[in-house]
Amino acid sequence: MHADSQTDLFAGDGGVVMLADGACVLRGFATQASAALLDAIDTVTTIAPWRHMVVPGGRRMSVAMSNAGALGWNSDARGYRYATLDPLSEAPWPPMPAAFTQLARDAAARAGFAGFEPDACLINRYAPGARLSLHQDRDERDFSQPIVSVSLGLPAVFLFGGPKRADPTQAVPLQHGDVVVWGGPSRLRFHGVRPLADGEHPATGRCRINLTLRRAG
Ligand code: MD3
Ligand code: FE
Repeated sequence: MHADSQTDLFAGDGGVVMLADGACVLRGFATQASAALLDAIDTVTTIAPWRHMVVPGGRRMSVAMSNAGALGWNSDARGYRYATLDPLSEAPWPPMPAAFTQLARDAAARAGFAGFEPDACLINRYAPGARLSLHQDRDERDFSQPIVSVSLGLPAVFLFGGPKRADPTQAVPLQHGDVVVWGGPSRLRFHGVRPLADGEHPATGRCRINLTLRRAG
């Protein structure tokens, strides 16, 4: 193990890196499952297609999104909320794929959150240049439940901030197969994703896909 944590984050040797109290990177934890996860993402997005949601200020997000599970996250001009129906089809969101649930349980348990049972998965797709500005995830009911995030495809730089928007951010490189578990005191920290650098990944082509598995209801 190298002393330098940035080096460790790039190494991809399957280790665990603590980012902060309650937040840890499980490097390569989803590598074995990645083909099954990508197959399931294709199934979900055939039913609930990728879309660019609008934020309350009126701007269209650069990240394309879909959802699986009993609840799906949606943003429109009126605000953000979880709902049981996809507003595009007015049908329930596609069921949570078993591969998502299993990976989320295993990763959460490994990070010390035994008994995590996600009921929502937001699926984010980043094309080159797409970004996510600093925000908190606070639309869920119970902040004692962690969020499990899975990175697939092109690498990205994740920005991990503090409890206030103006707090300094730490840049965390995330690669295909990395899983991050965010819980405890880290659960409400500001975070974002830098604009995606162009590239080509054998598993996804010219994009990055991120799953965030949540207990929303
Ligand atoms: C830190 N997604 O969907 S996942 C999001 O890569 C979101 O697509 C990013 O932020 C992405 O809301 C980052 C990592 C993540 C998710 C939830 C967090 C980091 C978090 C909650 C608290 C602190
Ligand atoms: Fe977030």
